[in-house]
Amino acid sequence: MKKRLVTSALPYVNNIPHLGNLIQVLSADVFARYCRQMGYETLYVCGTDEYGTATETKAREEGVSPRELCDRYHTVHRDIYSWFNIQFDHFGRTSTEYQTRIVQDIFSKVYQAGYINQHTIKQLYSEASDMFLADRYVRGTCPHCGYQDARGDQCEDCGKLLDPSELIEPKSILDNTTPVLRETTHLYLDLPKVLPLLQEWMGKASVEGQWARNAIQMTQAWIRDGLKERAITRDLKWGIPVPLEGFEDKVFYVWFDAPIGYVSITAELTDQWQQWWKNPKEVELFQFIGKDNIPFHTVIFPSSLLATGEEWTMLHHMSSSEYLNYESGKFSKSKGIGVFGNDVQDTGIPADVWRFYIFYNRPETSDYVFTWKDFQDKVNKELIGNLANLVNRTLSFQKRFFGGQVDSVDLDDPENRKFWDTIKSHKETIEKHLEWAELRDGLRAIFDLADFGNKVFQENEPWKLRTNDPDRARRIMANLVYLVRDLAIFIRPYLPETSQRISGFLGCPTEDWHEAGLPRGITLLGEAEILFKQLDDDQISGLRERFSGSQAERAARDAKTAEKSSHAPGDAVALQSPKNKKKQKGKPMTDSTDTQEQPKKLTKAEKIALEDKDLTLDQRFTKRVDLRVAVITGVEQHPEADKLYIETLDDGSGQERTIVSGLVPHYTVDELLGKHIILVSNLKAAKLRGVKSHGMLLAASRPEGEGEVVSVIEAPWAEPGTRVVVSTQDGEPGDELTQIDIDTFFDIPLEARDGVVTVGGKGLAAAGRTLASPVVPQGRIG
Ligand code: B3M
Ligand code: ZN
Repeated sequence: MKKRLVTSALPYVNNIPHLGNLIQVLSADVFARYCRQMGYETLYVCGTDEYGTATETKAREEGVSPRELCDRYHTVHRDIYSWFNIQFDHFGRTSTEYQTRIVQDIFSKVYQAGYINQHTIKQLYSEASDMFLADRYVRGTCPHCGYQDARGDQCEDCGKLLDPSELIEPKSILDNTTPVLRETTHLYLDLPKVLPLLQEWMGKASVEGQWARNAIQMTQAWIRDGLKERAITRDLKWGIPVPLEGFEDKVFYVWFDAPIGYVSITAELTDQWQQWWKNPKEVELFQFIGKDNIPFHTVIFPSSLLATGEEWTMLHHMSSSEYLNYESGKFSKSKGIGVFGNDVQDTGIPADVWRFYIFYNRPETSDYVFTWKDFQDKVNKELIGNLANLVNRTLSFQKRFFGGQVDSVDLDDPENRKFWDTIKSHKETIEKHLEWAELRDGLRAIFDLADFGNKVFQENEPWKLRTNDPDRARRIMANLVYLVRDLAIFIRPYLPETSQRISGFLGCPTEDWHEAGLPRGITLLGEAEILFKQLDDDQISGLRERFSGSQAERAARDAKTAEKSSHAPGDAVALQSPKNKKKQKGKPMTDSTDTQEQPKKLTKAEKIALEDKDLTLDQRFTKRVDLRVAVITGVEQHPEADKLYIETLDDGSGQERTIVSGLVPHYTVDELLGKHIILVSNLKAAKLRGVKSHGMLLAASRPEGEGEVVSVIEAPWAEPGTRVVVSTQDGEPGDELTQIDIDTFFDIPLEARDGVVTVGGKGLAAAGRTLASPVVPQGRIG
């Protein structure tokens, strides 16, 4: 049995983590707890990632030294994780002597082995402040869109990545002077030279460690796109000094030193650290990271280790979770959107309830949206309605009618055996998931087992059996009591406090994983209490309100960013465009009975147009078109079409809806997720490259000739299901509109005029606010 070394990505120190950031730290905790319960010798280390430009900038903003800033935030992080009951073996930090020593040592070995090169480059330098400027310290006019206050690394207006030397009239934000280009020499890790070693290692490790699909794909993409040498030094002060002549004024780049933090944090804990980190034969390394950090853990860090020529414990299994988004958008540290670690403590909702929700929905293979409604539903239905319900009904029944005395279970009895076979097969499933850190599936399997227990209780009606067949009642109840104990063992990695409380109710320990499946060890029950309080509507709407940073404020902010951002021109609009339109029109006509001799039948769209010919466009819109606000909850690339996404929507109906749209050239998955879009909800379903699209979303587009731009219409302030209406129209439109085909829809043209979404010259609105089209103020909407 190999030892298990567990790490979670070292969180940047300079911010307060939000629920989305907590996932990795929590995931590694659940996994490490499971390993300990299984009997693996386990070590879980994490800590704050403290060096680099971001810390220097933030310290400068707050007028404190980087050290002071790190001290303060390190404590904030530590306290939040401790509130969540995360059981680190050590929660350290990267700004320690250990880190300096080990980073410099690794560097020297890599250097001596010939994997480090020097290159002289030109970089912006502030003469007034006497320093090279990190990209984000420079602002100027964007060469692409003319935005006057673009940041040196990326224009916040058009989103293009920049090199600070491209900016027109660059200014140093430190002193507002014009920087000059100066030469500076940096050290580079020669990744192309490490590549053969890396590929050999990765080929094996990714198979043995069953890397997630996203990890393998992203890493291969990096390698395929050509590995370049990467600068590992920076002209900064807050970092680890470079132990090489001529580099006294430089420090290591934070991404070079951060992963080595895992090692140095271990070294701070124990002088036996090499037993963990230089012991690949006896140790398996499990790393928990967010998907944006994959290449650093599969390419950069392993390359640094391989290039030393020493034997390191290298990544075995990587669990790279997707994003957790928040209500209508992304969690954002910088914008303060979402639920933050310190907020969570003020909700009065216990850590285990949060832990439950996070793992029940852990974004394992696709992103997940946190909504308060969903939180309330899952907690009330599953955590309370299923698990807590079984615990309470079983233990209180046993206590009340059998005085808390639990019979031993005779496994030769066929009915008992069947019951325990079910438990054993669930146990195997749960273990299979947990061994590979499939934490959501593991938890779901545990809840399936609780559900099985509830069914047994329900079907056997012990409240009747108690008088009709008391022996059988005692037997069934004993099985259920032991099932409760096993559930407490299984949930212990996820919900440690709850497991401990159940252990108290049962008067029996719940630590040893191997005891599960063996009905023994309980004789007399202690007192059981209610495990969790239901989350009621008032409480939830109160929380939603409280953490919305005022919903209105956020909506205004969203609208503003939408106004400012335009999107990179792509090729063609593949929303349901005239091309698709033709295809659909063709379909009914292929009916073989439709011969030329018969008088030409009108198409449905033509009939409708005829029927409505006396109405104005806005009246036709109201009569025919049902537009609803919907939230994008999932986005996938269409497997058969480069330009198409398949989106999952919450349209307020309670049922998921799938649509297909041609937004790949215009939006990334992350940009779309969580958007409140406008859905043509009564559009007939149509197949787009084999995938059924149930409606379409509205986007404004500027014609190709003018540099094509496509921009999705949004209503971030409105709940899913909200009807879009003509803003001047009196009265509500009819509720049940019949389905229309794409031709009817296009016969009632929607247009962006002066930045407003209009039909027949009249503005459209949702929940009392006009729909805007800020990016494409004049154009077609479809
Ligand atoms: N600090 C990024 C992050 O907090 C970075 C991870 C380092 S892992 C060695 O997401
Ligand atoms: Zn720009």
